Amino acid sequence: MKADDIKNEKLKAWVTETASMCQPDRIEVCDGSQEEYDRLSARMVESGTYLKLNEDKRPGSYLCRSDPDDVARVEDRTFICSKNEGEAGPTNNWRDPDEMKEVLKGLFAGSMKGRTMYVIPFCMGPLGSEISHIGIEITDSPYVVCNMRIMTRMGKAVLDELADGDFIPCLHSVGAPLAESQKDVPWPCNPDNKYIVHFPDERAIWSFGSGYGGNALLGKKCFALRIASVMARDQGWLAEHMLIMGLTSPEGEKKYIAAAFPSACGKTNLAMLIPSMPGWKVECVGDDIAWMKFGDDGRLYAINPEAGFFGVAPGTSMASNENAIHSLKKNSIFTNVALTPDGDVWWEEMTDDEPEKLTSWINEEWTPGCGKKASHPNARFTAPLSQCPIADASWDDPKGVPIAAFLFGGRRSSVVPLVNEAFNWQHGVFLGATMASEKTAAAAGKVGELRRDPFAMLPFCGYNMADYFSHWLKTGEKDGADLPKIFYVNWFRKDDQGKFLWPGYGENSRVLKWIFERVSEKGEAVETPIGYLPKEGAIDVSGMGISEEEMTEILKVDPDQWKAELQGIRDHFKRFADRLPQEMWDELKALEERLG
Ligand code: TSX
Ligand code: MN
Repeated sequence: MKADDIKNEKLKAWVTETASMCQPDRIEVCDGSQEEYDRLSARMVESGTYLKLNEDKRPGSYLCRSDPDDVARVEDRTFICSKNEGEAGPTNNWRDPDEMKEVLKGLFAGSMKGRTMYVIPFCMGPLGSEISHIGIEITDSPYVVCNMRIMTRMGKAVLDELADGDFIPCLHSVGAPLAESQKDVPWPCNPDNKYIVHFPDERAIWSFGSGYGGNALLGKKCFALRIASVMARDQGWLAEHMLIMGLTSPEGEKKYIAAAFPSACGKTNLAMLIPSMPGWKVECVGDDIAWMKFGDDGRLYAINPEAGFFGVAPGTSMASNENAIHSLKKNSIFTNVALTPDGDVWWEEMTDDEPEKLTSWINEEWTPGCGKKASHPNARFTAPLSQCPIADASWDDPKGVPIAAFLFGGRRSSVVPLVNEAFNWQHGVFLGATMASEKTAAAAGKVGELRRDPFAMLPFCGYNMADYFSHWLKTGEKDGADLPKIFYVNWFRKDDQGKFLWPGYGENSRVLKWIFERVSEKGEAVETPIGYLPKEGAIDVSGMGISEEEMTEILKVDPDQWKAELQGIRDHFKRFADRLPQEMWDELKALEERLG
C-alpha cells in the first residue's frame, strides 16, 4: 500500500511530517498480508538479516541474530517524559518533554536515509473490542514489521477500523542511516545512542537506536503497559503485566485467572500449564499483558492486547512447557538462539542432551563444554497465539473474559508460603505493592538478593507508582463492582538443605484448584496474620507422594520471620514519600499488629 491510500487526516499528516524528518528512500504502508510478510522475510534472507530454517523441521520460520550490543530492553535508556518529575515518580527515569523532544528530533533527522519507512497499523486487542486500542508504528526495520504481524492484529483491517478515529503514534528507527552505496549490516542499530521514550501526556512513543524486542516492538511494553497504564488511570480501567488463563474443573465449570509475576518466575509456563490433576483443564488467553474493564454486570473483563508470544527461549522444553514448544513448531521467528547443522534451532535446556555441534548466536562454532552459551540468555521466539494447542476459545473475543481471581507472586526461598489469600481488596493491593522476588542470574546485584517489583510493573508503569497503587485502591471502590479475589503464591520455597519443597509446574494445578474453590465460596481456609491459608488437607495432594510434614512446612507462617520482613517493606514504601496512599501504611501497621 502507498502513503496516498491513507484516509485518516491525522495519520496522513504524521506520515508526511515523519518522512520529511527521517528522509527515508521509500514509504510502505503495511497491509498485513501473507504476501507482504513473505516478501519482507525474503528480503531479510537476501540481506543476511534472516536465515531461513529447514522447511521440513521448522516450516515458515526464520533465525535472526542481533548485534551482540542489542540483546535486551535497556531500562537505563527508558524515559518517561511527563510534565514534571513527580508524575513519573521515583522508579522511572524522567526527562523534560520539550527538551527530550529536541534531542530526539536531532537524532531522527535523516535517520532513515537509504532505508524504507514502514507504516504499521496495529490493534492492541481483538478488532472491534471496546477494550482495544489502535496504534500506528512507523519503523525502518523490516524485522519489526514481521514481528508486529505475529504479535498484534496488523494491517489493512486495522486502517479500516481506524477510519477517522484516533491512534497512538509509535515512532521507531534503528538509528543507522545508510550513505549512498553504503553496504548494510545484518542487524543495523545504534548501540551508543539508545532512547526508549514515552510522552504520557501527548500519548506518544519515540524509540531510537535499538531493533530488539521491547525496545522496538512498540505495541508491547511501550504502548500496552507504559502508555496504556496512563490511559487506564485516566479512564478507569486496568493495564497490567499479567497472564490470563481459563481454568475448568472436572464438573465443567470455568473461571478465568489473571496473574502477575516478576521475571524468572515462569509466567509463560503457568499460562500454558498442563494440570497434573485429572479432569482439570488450563487454557491460554495470554502470557504477558491484560487490559481490563468493568462490564455492566460489575465483573472485570480482560482481553489480551497481543496476538502472539514473544517468549524467552532458553529453559523452554517439552518438560517445562510442552504447549510453548508446540506453539513455535512453525511460522515463528527465533532471535539469538543457536542453529543446528540440519537447519533447526536449539537453546540451553531445550533437550536433555546437548547437540554435538551448533552454530552459536554470535555465529561461531559451538561444541558441548566449549565454555560459551549456544544461545543468548534473552534469546526469543515470536510465535502466533493461534498456534498454541490450548489457546482459549475466547482468546480473540472482543467481550473479553471475566476475571475471578488475581494471582501475585515472586521467587522466595523462605518465609513466604505456597499460597495465601488476601483478607480483602485493600489487603490484596498491599500484597501487590509489596511483591518481591529473589534474583537468579548474577547480571546486576547479588544472587538471592530480594528485589521489590510491585505488581511486576516496576519497569512498565508509565506514571508515579504510588499513584498507581491509588488507582488500584480506587478500582476496588467502584459501585456495584464484583471484584476478583486476590492471592499470593510462591512456588519456590526451599528446605534447610536448599531443596525445593514444592515440585511446581503441573502440580501447581493443586493450588489453582484451591483458588478455584475459594472463589466458589467452597475451599476451606484458616486465618493467619498474613492472610487466609489453606486449612490442613484443603489442598488436594492425592497421588502426589508428599508427606503431611512437608505440606506443613510449605504452608508455614512464622511470625518471627515475617516480623523481619517489615523493615524491608517500610524502606520500600518510604521511596514514595508523601505520594504513597495512607492505606498502604495502614496495611503495614495492621500486619505488624497481627504478628504480635
Ligand atoms: O516455571 C516454573 N514454574 C511454574 C510452572 C507452571 N518454574 C521455572 C522457573 C524459571 C522460569 C519453576 N521452577 C517452578 C514452577 O512452578 N518451580 C520451580 C522450582 C523447581 C525446579 C525443579 C524441580 C522442582 C521445583 N525439580 C524437581 O523437583 C525434580
Ligand atoms: Mn513481560
